Amino acid sequence: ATLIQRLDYQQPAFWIRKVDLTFDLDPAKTLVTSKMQIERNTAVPHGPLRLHGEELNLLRVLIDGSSVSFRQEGHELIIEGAPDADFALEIRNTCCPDKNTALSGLYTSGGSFFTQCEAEGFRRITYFLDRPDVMAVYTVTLRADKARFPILLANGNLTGSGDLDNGRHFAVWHDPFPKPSYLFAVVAGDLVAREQRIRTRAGKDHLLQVFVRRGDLEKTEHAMNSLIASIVWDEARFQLPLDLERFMVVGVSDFNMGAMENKGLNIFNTSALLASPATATDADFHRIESIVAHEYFHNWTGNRVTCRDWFQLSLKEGLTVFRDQEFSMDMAGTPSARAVCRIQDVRQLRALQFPEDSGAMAHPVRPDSYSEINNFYTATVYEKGSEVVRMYQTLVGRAGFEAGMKLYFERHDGQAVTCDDFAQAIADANPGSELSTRLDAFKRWYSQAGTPRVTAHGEHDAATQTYTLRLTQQTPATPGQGDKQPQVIPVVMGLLDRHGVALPLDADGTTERVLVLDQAEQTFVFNGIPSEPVPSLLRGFSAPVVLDDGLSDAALLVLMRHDSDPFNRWEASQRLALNRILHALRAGQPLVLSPVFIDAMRALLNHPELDPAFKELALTLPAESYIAEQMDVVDPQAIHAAVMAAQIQLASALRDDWAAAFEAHQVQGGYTPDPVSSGKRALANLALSMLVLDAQATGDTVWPGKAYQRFKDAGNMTDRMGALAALVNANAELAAPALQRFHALFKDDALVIDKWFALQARAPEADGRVFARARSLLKHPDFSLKNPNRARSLLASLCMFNPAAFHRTDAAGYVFWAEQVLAIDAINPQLASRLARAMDRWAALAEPYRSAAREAIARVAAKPDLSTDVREIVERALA
Ligand code: HT7
Ligand code: ZN
Repeated sequence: ATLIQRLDYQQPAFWIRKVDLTFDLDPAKTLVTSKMQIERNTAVPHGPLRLHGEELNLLRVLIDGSSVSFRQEGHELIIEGAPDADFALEIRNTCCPDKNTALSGLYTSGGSFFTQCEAEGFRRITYFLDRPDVMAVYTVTLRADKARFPILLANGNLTGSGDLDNGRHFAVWHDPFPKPSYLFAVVAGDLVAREQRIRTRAGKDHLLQVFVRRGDLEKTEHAMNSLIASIVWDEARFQLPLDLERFMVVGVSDFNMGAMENKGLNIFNTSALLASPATATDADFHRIESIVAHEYFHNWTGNRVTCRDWFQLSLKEGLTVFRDQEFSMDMAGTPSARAVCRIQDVRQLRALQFPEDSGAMAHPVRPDSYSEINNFYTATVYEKGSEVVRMYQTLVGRAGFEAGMKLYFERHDGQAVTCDDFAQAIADANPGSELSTRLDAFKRWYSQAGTPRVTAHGEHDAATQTYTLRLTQQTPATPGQGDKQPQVIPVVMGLLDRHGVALPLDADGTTERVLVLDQAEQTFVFNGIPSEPVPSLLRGFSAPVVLDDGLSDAALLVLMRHDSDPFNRWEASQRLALNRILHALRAGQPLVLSPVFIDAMRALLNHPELDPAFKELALTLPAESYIAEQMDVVDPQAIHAAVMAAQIQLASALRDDWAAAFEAHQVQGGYTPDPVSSGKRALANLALSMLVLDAQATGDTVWPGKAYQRFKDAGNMTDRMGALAALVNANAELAAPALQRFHALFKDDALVIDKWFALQARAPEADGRVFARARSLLKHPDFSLKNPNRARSLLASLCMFNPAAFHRTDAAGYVFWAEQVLAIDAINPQLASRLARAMDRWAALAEPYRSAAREAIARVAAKPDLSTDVREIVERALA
């Protein structure tokens, strides 16, 4: 496959300014007629018109009404004789939505039509310059059978509709905003809508609609509320209004990702849209709010200002993730609830992006090359990209960042631009700032892969009352990038005395500063520090780095108890646990938790002031994938054993405290997913899981019985799943009947049945039981490789989120993985290549895992007709 290079970017030879599309929709064969107004781009050398097209059946090509000679080469339609003057190109082709199992382009799901055009799906609908810098105004006519497809939707405004012969009808949609083809969308089917009319601060009226299948309407209230909250927030925080009279959201059960920001017609995976207290957990409610917001925020960051080329993907994705994270924090409200959001985001970054940054697929936030762009919708582009945007804000301040955003839109509204353009706008709006004075160095965040390692070493001089903090940084080599330059790392920090009191850092008494580390090594001196302080560094996780501050347990305890920064309080709790686990692993000894640690955790659990949501996060042990990141050689079984040992000891030592916490955090009254009640439910569920785990070890039957009862009686899915998970994760005898009952209760709700598969595939491994169960679930009548949610619920859960079940000494996990990747690749390459990434970190594995993993990857790579998607992943893994 061809490797596409960032530096090879050239403008297209032609611009398409206007498109009229007509669809005669038929699931078996849809006829597409495209009439384009095209003009030659005189800024580039004269050349033929090359249109992209895949899996299409071409019927005719006319230029200004006359036939023209053309040729087809691979996935291109080439017209050598295109005129120099502006011309009209008409193309007719057919495509087969029913056969489109890749879910890219026009496809059917549950008897309705949907499209997914990002990144390069439009070329599977019709021939086009399918690249984001070609922006056109679209008018779309949809024609379909009225009984089967009563709802006909496309981007923009409805400008006409009516009946046709033979029971068919039509609708015409016009989108006044020029847009790249990846934002094009069509939906047709038997759908119903929740509608809401709103008037925004700008005094404009808008119609909001959420379309779903009949029967799902009552599960759309939360999405609608989230959409309204997003509109209000973007107007208030960034002065960005809704620019459309009508904003539509549609749910679909077969979808490769979470959702898609098509202009005015967002399409959502039902898992990111539908929620009711009985079927969705607090985490689902939270995720839906943030994805609805994310897609809505794209309307400005992505749609009004889009990407020049796909290497700039983080321009829209990193920025939009940053915006949705800020939104979620603002929605959470209290400082503590905001901190909980931040902790969850950082936990996610560390569990997914850090391993990516140190594995075979490590790439910069702005990649330099790809063979399949779909492989670069990654945690690096999204989540690390968001951290980069957050660092701009840290360096120029909140007001400075808002001024930068304003300038960005003033300069680039309606354009397709680059990450450099964004950086320049933020810097230009903040002359003389910490950012603008080192902008080139800051931009290394876009070009260098790998997670920087920062070390901190402090020395106190009692005689001069000075404290000297020496910071160093080093970014490890990543594939194709040996030598790294120092990055610009904002380190938000404070100093505490040993009683936990914040020390003034300068004469005006401030207790927090932003140090800007931009050299390999730098020292910072603080005066008037009377005694050895405890440094609280990288507050709020102010940069996506690994920090080694060498703090003792005593210092970590001071931070955990007293730091004014809740993120660092949580971080200290995690570090205390991590240190113990790593110590046992490195020494090859069984893990034994010390009384000091147990007491600290007890004090945290019983703390009278801390929020339950915070306690739950602080008392949850670090993820196995994050622990693996700290090891040079990874033994997934040993890591799992250490975590389980820590969990069992914590369960047993705090038995009475867990029981008291469980009782004290019952939520009374009706269900709402607000941060306070969800925090209580989270802590109660953690307590219950600890109590059932402990009971399992001691042979007690009371807590498993209580969990089963709670599972049966639960008034909402969070409590029901919590109780079920407690039983399944402890391998309690009551787990089997509970699982059976759960399935019977929810057999008709696909999203809940996904949870049922995932819970079993993610259960803590013991004696190969979980792996065997997961493998047998492949044959369950409800299982299907064709539905991405279902496939992920079983396969990604097992291969990517259950390391101890997956990495087996007999290599059965790897054999299973190879079989499934190959089977899915024939159906849906995007889905297959996501699963293929389970092996990204194979090279860090201990033997015998390492060799067996390599062999399995080589077996997949040996398949000659592999998709470019999977081929790129396995070849990078083997490189
Ligand atoms: N911008 C959207 C990306 C997306 C996507 C990409 C490849 C294949 C399928 C896809 N569905 C959605 C999602 C987002 O970031 O908002
Ligand atoms: Zn996005």
